[in-house]
Amino acid sequence: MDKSDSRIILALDVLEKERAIQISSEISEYISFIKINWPLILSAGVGIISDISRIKPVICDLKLADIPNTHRLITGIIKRSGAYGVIAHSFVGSDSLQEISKTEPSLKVFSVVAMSHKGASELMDQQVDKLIRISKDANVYGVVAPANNLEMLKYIRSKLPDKVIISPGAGAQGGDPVKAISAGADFVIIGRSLYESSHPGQEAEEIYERLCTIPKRRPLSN
Ligand code: NUP
Repeated sequence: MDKSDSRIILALDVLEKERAIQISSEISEYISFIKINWPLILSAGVGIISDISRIKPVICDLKLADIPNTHRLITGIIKRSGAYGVIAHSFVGSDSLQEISKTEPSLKVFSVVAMSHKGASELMDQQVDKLIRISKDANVYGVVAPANNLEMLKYIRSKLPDKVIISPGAGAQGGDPVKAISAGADFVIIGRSLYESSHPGQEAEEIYERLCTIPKRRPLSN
C-alpha cells in the first residue's frame, strides 16, 4: 500500500542523533514529515536538520518569536540546512511572520494560533481571534492548533478553511488522532506515544490505519 499520503508528523523530541535517525528510519513509511524541536537541535547541533531531511521533510519547531531581522537571520540558517518548514509564534505580529517568507519564499511557515498545554487558557486562548487575524495578514502556509482541544480546533478550522492545520497534543497529551483529523486538522503531530513505544513502527502503522478511515479534506502538498 502507498503510504505517502500519511497524515502523521513525527515529533522527534529525542536527544541523541543516532536514536533520532534510528526511530525516523524505523517509522518513515508511515509518516509524511518530521518535526524537530529545540531539545534535539541543541543537543545534536544544527546539522541534524540536514541529517533528518534525508529521511523525510523537516519542520523546525523553533516557535520563532522575535523581530523581523532576527527571523531573517534564523531563516537563512535553517533553509541552508534543508528545512521544509518552520513554526513561528503569531503574537509577535505579521511583520515578523512575513519576514520569514520574504527571506525564503519556499520555506513553509506555520504560525501558532493556539496551544495544547493547560497554561494556554491563561492568555493565548483568549486572543485566538487576533492570532488568526495576524496569521491571515501574514499569509502563512499553515497554523498549529491543539489536537486535545477539539472545540478550539474546530473553531480555528471554521475561521481558516484553506490553511493547512498541523495539530500536536494527541497521545501523551490526551488527544485522539482520529478525533483531531475529524475536527479539521490536516496532520497530527505525535511524539512520545511513538518514540517511547517499544514498537514504534507497529504503533505508527496502527495510527496510520485508523486515520485511513477518515476522508481527506483536500489533496495534501509536501
Ligand atoms: O501547542 C503546542 N503543543 C505541542 O505539544 C505546540 C507544539 N509545537 N507542541 C510540540 O509538539 C511540543 O513541543 C512537542 O514537540 C510536540 C508534542 O509532543 P508529544 O506530546 O506528542 O510528545
